Amino acid sequence: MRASGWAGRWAPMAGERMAYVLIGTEASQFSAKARAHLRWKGVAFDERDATPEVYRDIIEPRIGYAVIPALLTPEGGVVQDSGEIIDHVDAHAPGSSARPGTPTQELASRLIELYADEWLVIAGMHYRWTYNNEWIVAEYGRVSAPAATRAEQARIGEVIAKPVREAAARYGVSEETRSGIEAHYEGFLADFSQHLRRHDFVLGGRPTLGDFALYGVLQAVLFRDPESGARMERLAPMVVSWIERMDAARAGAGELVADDAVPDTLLPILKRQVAEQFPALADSARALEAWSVAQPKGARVKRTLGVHEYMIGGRWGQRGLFTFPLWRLQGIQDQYSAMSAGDRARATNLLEVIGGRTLVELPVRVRLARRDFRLVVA
Ligand SMILES: N[C@@H](CCC(=O)N[C@@H](CS)C(=O)NCC(=O)O)C(=O)O
Repeated sequence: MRASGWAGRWAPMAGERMAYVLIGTEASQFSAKARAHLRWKGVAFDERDATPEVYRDIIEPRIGYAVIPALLTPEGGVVQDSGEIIDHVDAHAPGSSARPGTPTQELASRLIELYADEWLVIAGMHYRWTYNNEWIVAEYGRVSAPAATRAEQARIGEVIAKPVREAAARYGVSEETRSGIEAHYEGFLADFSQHLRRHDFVLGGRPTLGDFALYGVLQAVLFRDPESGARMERLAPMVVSWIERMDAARAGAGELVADDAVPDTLLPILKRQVAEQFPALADSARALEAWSVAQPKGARVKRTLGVHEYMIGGRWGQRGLFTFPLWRLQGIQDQYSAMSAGDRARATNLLEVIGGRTLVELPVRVRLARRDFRLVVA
């Protein structure tokens, strides 16, 4: 998929039709999420590594800040945010969608996305920076400066790694939380393995949004990084097999569980999510409400609004009050409140079982929108 001869241009010449281009890296969680979906859809795409030059020439001018993945479209547009990339590709390419298409499964799929993207990311950060530091520094250097010597790559890799390593603390990785993060993650691996004994994917016989999001953190970070990868092979070979199934899966094959049902084996995963991630979301929602009082419509929402005490795997520590997860939560709340009464009764039943009804039923008082690739007060 990787094409050569990238000149930093992105605009089709008159009459020229270009393929999609995914800008990302192999080690990036959200790039892997988008890549897995493009591959599953069978859409033609090229891929470009996000080198410093690509950030400078493509990402920063078009998006306004350094973030991946970005999808350059055949029409010359750009889409950022892995979720929006998936929806864009689903809307513009024929065939099956990542969305399950029925209300309760849609809700479950969105919850798993919220969990993988915004909570398992803590485990990804911890294992990467605690156990795979040297490896990832070398990898950053290799991607950023493929022609440089090993020593030079290590130097460049460290320049890139430093701010990301420091960001791990904002995500809640610390001495205090380390054993809790591992307990949480290993609990998830055990539950997901149980699930995979009965089902090929999250909701049955084909991947949906939740699978793509899980693939992002599990494949690109926790499996691919060597130390955590060896751990996954040892603790959860079923999850490794699922990664391989995700690599091979193509749209058009496989049926979801019938009657909009959510498999029972998913419930322990959703319960752990609600028990640990939902209190953190509620704290972020309160912080957003307090902050927004003095803000006009259209005000840019900061990525974090201070810090709070949070719990993971039974351990307490400090973490940033992230706002982006509230954007995903708003999408879940909107989907839930738009359901017909009958559909909502079934979805409510699921939320009751996992303990998540209050947060989903009580919308955050501030509405968010996304403008110019950033969150704003709607
Ligand atoms: N919600 C975004 C998150 C993207 C994201 O956090 N990407 C990481 C790499 S995997 C990044 O570029 N981080 C840079 C930063 O956060 O400043 C998405 O799903 O695309």
